[in-house]
Amino acid sequence: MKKSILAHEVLKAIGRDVKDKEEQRQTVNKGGATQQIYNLCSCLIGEHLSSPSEGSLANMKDNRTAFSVTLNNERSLTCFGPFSDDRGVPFKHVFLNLGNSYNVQTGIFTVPYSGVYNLAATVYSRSLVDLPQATCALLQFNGVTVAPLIEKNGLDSEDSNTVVVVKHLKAGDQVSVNLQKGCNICDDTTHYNTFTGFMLYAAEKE
Ligand SMILES: [Ca+2]
Repeated sequence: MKKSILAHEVLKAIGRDVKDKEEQRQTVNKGGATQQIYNLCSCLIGEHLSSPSEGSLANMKDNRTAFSVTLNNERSLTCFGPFSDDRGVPFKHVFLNLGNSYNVQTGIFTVPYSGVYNLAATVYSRSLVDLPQATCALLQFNGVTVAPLIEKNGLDSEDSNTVVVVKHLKAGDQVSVNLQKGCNICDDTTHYNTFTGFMLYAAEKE
């Protein structure tokens, strides 16, 4: 009887041991499977983060272009114009000229990379004793007017106008604001007159 009980206990112990070994084996397999999945994910993530994305990020940094300028930064209100002919407006005070594609001497933004661009301009003038109040300028692409900036009704002491344009431009295109003859715009440290542009995304022009 005692031998029978002993044999029974031994068999139970062996059974527990076999069960433990099986659980260990399953755990190892699960771990192995987890490791394989981890390796696969790492590989996929690595592939995703390497060449294409890193290259795109590098391209974005290389191609970034944005400018934002104002007419001047004078303490007292200082006007540009009026003139007897049309003149390109040289916005002299630079907030930002990322990529140096805006020429502060000429006031012309030369598109560095083909793409879709956002361009905006605001002009302003105030009636002064020795100047006629007439705010009229033109936002131009390659010398062709795409939007007028005009307010000269003379009903109050200030004139202002704003245009915002999104356009597909190609490398080398030129964007400018041209003051029309007989008109003037005025500015000081308030920065009433602004000219701003930035690339939304690079794209070859069709
Ligand atoms: Ca007005």
